[in-house]
Amino acid sequence: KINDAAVVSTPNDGNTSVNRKHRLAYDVERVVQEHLTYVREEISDGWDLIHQEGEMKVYRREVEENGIVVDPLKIFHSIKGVTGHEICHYFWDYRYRMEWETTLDSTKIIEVLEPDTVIFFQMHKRVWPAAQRDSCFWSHIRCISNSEEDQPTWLVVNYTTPHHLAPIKSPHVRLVANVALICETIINEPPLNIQDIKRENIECKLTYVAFVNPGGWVPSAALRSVAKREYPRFLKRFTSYVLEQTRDKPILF
Ligand code: H15
Repeated sequence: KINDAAVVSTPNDGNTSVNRKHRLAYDVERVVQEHLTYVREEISDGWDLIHQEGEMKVYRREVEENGIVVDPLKIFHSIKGVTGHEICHYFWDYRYRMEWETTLDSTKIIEVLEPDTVIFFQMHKRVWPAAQRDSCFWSHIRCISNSEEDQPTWLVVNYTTPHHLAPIKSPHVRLVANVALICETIINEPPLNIQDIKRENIECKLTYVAFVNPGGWVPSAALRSVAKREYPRFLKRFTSYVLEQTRDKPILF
């Protein structure tokens, strides 16, 4: 629910709403709350398990809109040795992006709305037999405390928005996306003292959801096979990158 009174703060309780600080604050709040509502939804009829590897499960629902493939995608994964904060930090922060992204030609911040909300313009690699895609989206990172005892949930949402610094220029086609990465941290066999928690005691339960509209016609079979190959590839590469980056660093809770 959205009300005007409260202030966006991190961490918050997930129901706290927004003090209209910037022009997209309501948009951000609405989309964040939508993801938080649906993240716990069970996989039901219509979802196909298209890839499984270790703890990673990739599900997809085949959906077309006016002949364009817009398949929703959902990935569940569990990674030992990192926190949700660490996973979200490396996903959100543009400084690391080109080290793990293999599907981009470039990424650029075109506006900072708040320290936790920025607008990106990205040029995607031409990965299928169609025009090159670009994207312009706000990207928001947030920490939500559920209770005193539990570790907070961390999430990042990327959501398409128009921007005067990123006009759509032919021959490029704009992707339309609503993507969320939602992470919970589990502490296995917690030691009495929080300082004694080691990387071997922690685990991140991750949900990645993507609604991506290619913005124009792309051959269905080609798009589906690229998606089936590239999403698991992205998550494997990204999570090993985070493991590598954090291995010898203090745990970021
Ligand atoms: O989520 C991923 N990357 C982030 C950070 O770069 C951006 C992403 C986004 C995509 C499109 C528009 C806006 C934002 O959230 C990892 C994406 C992995 C993509 C794997 C490639 C699948 C190819 C078929 C689907 C078409 C979409 C292309 C991205």
